[in-house]
Amino acid sequence: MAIVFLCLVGQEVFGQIPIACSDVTSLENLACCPATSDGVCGQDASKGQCTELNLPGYDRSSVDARHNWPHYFTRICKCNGNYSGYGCNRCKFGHYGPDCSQSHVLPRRPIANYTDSDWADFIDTIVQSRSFDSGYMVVLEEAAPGTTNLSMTNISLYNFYVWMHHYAAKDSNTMDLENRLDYAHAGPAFTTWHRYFNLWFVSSSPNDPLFILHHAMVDCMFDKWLELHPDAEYPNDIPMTVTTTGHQPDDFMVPFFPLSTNADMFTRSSNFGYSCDLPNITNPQA
Ligand SMILES: [Cu+2]
Repeated sequence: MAIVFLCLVGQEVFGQIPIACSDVTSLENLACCPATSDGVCGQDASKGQCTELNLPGYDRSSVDARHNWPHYFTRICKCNGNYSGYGCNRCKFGHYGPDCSQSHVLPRRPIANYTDSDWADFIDTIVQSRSFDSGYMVVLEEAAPGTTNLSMTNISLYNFYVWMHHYAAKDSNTMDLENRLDYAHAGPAFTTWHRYFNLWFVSSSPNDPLFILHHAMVDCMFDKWLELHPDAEYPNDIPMTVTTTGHQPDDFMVPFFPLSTNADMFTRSSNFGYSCDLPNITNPQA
């Protein structure tokens, strides 16, 4: 396997692969089902099992590779109970403990209430994330699924998040209608995509608090909306002529791995282990 260590400034990236699934066998078999001391996908400890991926039924055979996310794998770990992660060796957001049975809800505080010490922690954590390893390899060339000699490089946590946002929102290389492809904005997935993005950023952090301030604020407004609309569900009747692919409820959000759908994220933040300390806002329509 050709592993190229490059500075990523100005370098186009075409995908991400967990380091645990970057070996020739995983790539050849299109399977990200890593083995731990608990067996493949933790199956010996009933944490999960390796399963065939179910992709949404509509046509995904466009020239833009993002339609086929995650294009490197057709078999992934399906986790049981509160287990999560690409190898089922982590807990779902908001859960912890040896069997992931415990849960917590941590407050996300407004930056206006930060002390000098909080600010110092925050800045220090952002700086550290520039050298903290993400645990993923990024792919530096376009390649067909099943290619085993991918050109890949390690990526820092900070660059990993910058890359994911760019990849989800960038224009297509083609000049047809799909040129307006945007998996993260310009549709209802704006809320759900950024929620998953924030959850990753916070949970990957060696310290607390770490989140991108602007996105965190938008996410808390989304959560307030969910509180005021307890019966709301992710819209399931959006014509494909109105928005682009990636915005349907069962679409996998690009380019996250482990996979998550928009509908998965359309629920109160307490289900993911945090709450938002926002001022009281009353529903103007109530
Ligand atoms: Cu964004």
